[in-house]
Amino acid sequence: MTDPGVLKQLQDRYEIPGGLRFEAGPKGLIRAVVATPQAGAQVYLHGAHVTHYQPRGERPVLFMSAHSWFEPGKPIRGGVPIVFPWFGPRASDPSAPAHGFARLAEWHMESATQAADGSVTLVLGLDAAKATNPAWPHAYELRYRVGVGGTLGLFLEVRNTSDGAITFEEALHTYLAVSDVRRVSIAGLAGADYLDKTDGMRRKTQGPDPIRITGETDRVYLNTQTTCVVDDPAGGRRLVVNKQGSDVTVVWDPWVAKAQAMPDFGDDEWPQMLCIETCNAADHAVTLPPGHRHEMRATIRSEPRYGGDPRCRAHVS
Ligand code: TA6
Repeated sequence: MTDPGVLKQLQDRYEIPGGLRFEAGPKGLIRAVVATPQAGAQVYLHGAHVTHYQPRGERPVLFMSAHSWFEPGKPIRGGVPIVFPWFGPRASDPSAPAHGFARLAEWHMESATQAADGSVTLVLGLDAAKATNPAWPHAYELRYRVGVGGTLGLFLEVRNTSDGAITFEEALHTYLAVSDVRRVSIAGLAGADYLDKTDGMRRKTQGPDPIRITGETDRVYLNTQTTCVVDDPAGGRRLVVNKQGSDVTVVWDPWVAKAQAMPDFGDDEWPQMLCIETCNAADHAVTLPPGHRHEMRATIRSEPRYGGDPRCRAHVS
């Protein structure tokens, strides 16, 4: 259940009339509801999880599973999970949570501001006093800036507050909403090497043509700093993921069998989503000296596509 005192404190301290309010979402998890002239968005304090971003006159840009958990200690399925401080399973400790502990923790609000154009920026924080794990016993501070306007700006800053160097992996694990993943193509990764998680982590090289999704796809593209463009002809739009401070991009769709194996994901949901994940992982984990900071950014936007199906353009409620 939501603590009404906590909700009132947030409302009193951070609400922006017509721009930002706080409310209890499913299972009482507190969420920030952002409304700007350019777009609407929702961000849960649980995992600092962006679950919704919808430009005015468009369909939602982020996919959310209708079967997602909204429970303390469990990840939300969809939107943009924050992966930190390890990606995937923790090799040294199989009991540790997949994709680290940041997405399972309750983050705190640090600030909320509105710019002259009406766009809103939230800053949320997390540190070792609030969340840690014996599988990664280090002092750190995370600061996550979420900018809601004509684009969705996600800026994850890691600060090393330990006495020694720390090494971590991180990802903004973005679930894009597509009309039919079997009809999309992905540009931006031509020529990049990748680890194929569906083929024993074999290292392969992406060909020159845009990527098509024809089955379970789980690829860790290495040493790539490029912008990815997902062309969604059935949706009449392109979804663009630009990034800075990231050397790895992961492309993932579970397809049929994996979808059926996930309890918090509908068997029939895999055609409506495609993950384009902004990461530093594997060969590109980040090592940070004491006192230093590192920032990774993802900027997500939707662009109309000439010749798209105009019926796909939603009327924002
Ligand atoms: O980023 C792709 C991936 O590592 C897949 O292998 C799959 O496990 C996906 O993340 C979802 O992971 P999750 O722990 O959120 O179920």
